[in-house]
Amino acid sequence: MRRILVALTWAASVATVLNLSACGGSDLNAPAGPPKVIIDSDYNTLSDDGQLGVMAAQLQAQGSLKVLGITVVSGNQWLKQGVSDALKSVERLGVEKQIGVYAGANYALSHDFATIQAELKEFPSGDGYLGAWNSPEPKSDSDLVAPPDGFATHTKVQSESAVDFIVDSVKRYPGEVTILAIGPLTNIALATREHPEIVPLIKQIIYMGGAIDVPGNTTATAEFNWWLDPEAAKTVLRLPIKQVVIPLDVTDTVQMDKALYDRVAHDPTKQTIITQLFKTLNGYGFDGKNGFETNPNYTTNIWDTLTLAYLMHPSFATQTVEEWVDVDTSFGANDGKATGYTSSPPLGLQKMTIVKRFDNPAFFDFYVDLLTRPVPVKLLD
Ligand SMILES: [Ca+2]
Repeated sequence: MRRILVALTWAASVATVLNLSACGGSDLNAPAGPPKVIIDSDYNTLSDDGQLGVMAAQLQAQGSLKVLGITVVSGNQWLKQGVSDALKSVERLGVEKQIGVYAGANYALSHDFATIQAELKEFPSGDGYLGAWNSPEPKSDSDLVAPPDGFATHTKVQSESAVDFIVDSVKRYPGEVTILAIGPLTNIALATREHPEIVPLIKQIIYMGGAIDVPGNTTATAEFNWWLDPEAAKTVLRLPIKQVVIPLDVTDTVQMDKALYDRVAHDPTKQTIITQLFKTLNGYGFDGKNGFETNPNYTTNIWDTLTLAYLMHPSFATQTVEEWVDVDTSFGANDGKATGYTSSPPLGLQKMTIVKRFDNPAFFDFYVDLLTRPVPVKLLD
């Protein structure tokens, strides 16, 4: 009996090898298991960052993704509020023991509020979205705003800093860690400046950031994430790492309309705390009035979740270009502006993949599916 089992096991191994060869998967030294990611984010409850957190947790539950942790940075919100929302997010999803939340940088490397006030006064343009800089910095827990379903009750921020966590994770899994960079790049800039030895060990960075050949959003020329900390963006973009950019060029073409919104918010067979929060937080617009629930013609772009979609399904990118990318850090109308060079790049720039168009129908199916799965997520491990 034992001999038969051994023979069967051996046959299965041979079949696996043959199968891999047949699929073109000859890299038998490839790391086992699903892709490992760090979500570096200016987190929020259920705008695009929070949505990505939900989708990533569901992918992890089905064994398709390993989320090493969420590292938070000031951006859409101040760090303290982002951490609070992230803690509740993982607790709400039931993954608080699997996905830690790490607090990162509270302030941009060199950009400050006085500078941007002076700039915007001199060069008024864009939609003027300032994220955290639109509101006072919370100084204590009493200044924090609870999500509609309340603060986390038992989940605490990790004692390790976001920067140390990034460094340690990359060293622990050399060549395996993808960073989904969906906020300002302060944490990643600090980690790679303080520990340049991790640079060749990072598998890739996939950004939502920049406006390459289209107007900016915060200003006429600059996209919010890279505008908030242009020095950090300039630093990280120059690192010799495989980099993929999801800029406004593509997110401008991936819009949620009422029909797509309804697939998440109003499917009667798939109501969860996530779909309810999706309605509460995305159904009424920034002003509380002009949103999907009140205006059937309302639309909004979809941003950060495209990074996760690209990681899982690179074929969703239907048009890409390879360019060298830089960010302007000088005071003035072009502060934070991204530039793509098709040839003859200035010294020090890196060539990277810029996504220009997405397979929107395929992405929308991916998006709706993951946002409407049961919560708490069903864990496999
Ligand atoms: Ca973000």
